[in-house]
Amino acid sequence: MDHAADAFRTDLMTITKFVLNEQSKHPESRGDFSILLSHIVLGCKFVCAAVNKAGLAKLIGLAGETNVQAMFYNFTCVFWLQGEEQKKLDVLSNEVFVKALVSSGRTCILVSEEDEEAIFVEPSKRGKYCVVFDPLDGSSNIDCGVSIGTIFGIYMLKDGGESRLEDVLQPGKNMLAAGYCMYGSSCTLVLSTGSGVNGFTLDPSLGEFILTHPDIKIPKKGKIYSVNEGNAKNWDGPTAKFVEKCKFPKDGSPAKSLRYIGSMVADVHRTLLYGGVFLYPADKKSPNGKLRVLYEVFPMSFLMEQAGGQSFTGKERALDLVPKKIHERSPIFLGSYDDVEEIKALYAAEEKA
Ligand code: FBP
Repeated sequence: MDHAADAFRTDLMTITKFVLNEQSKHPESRGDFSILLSHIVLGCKFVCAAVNKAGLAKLIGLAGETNVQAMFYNFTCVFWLQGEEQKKLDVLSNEVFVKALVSSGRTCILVSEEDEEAIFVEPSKRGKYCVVFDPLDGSSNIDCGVSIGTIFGIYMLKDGGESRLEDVLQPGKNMLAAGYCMYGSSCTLVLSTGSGVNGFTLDPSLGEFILTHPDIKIPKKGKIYSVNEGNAKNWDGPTAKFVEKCKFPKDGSPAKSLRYIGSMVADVHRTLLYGGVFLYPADKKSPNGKLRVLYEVFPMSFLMEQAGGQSFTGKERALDLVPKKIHERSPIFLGSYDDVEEIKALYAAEEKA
């Protein structure tokens, strides 16, 4: 029995094979979408390597200096070293994704959390897709090595003509695909192209994302609630009532557990797999909440609905929102269907009152 051959599992479903299989379901497709996704995957691999090394680079304490020693660690540091100062990870991640997306030759407009203005791709490299993304979400956790991530959403040009800002200011329900890549104990990329949600884990020895979480379905009701309770004193009535119910249920059901990492990617990833609800509500201090509609709320809401959950703004289904500005914020309640139904009922009661 040749164990080496056995070890070479040809039935492994890599994300490349997965995307090409999806593409084969659309005979009219020319492969543009697959090419775009492969560039996003490349960007995630790059950022994953940089995140993994960030701590070491900091260890050699060269923030702000041209860091020489790092060269001996691995290729990622080379990226920093071109005689340039060591770049902050979120700046570096943004450059990586902008370069990867433009070099795909499949994008026309890019909206990044890191760039004030939308990026209109020059005609010679332009394609038909608009990509909205947060290159490195969870900034408050970057320096302590807690899980952070990249979030992205993909739209098609509205009418195929000249690309205009309106092409990205579309409701979230018009998205073609969405996903996130979590840089944690393992690097996990979760993706939906509109027919379910699948999770892939990076095998560093192969440099390939392998399908490890096929057809993710969020539990209908969860035992966890996830919110920054530090804002509780500024919450509106329905939010305060919902969290109160989570902690002191009056129907004899057990109290929910509080879990809050402070990185949306990590909190949503856990919610998707374990169930429950993640919320960043509006409050007196931030009447529109904190999270951005285009590259945080929409992609996560798209994934949540594709996994059987739901996403609500306090007023409407999150994916029905029509943003007016590219960095617009919105309150968000997303997660298990029944848990979000409870929140919707509290807001409806408040409205009737
Ligand atoms: P950044 O885009 O600046 O990282 O902010 C987003 C975020 O870090 C989310 O990942 C997270 O859910 C939230 O802010 C945490 O906010 P807070 O520290 O107010 O609880």
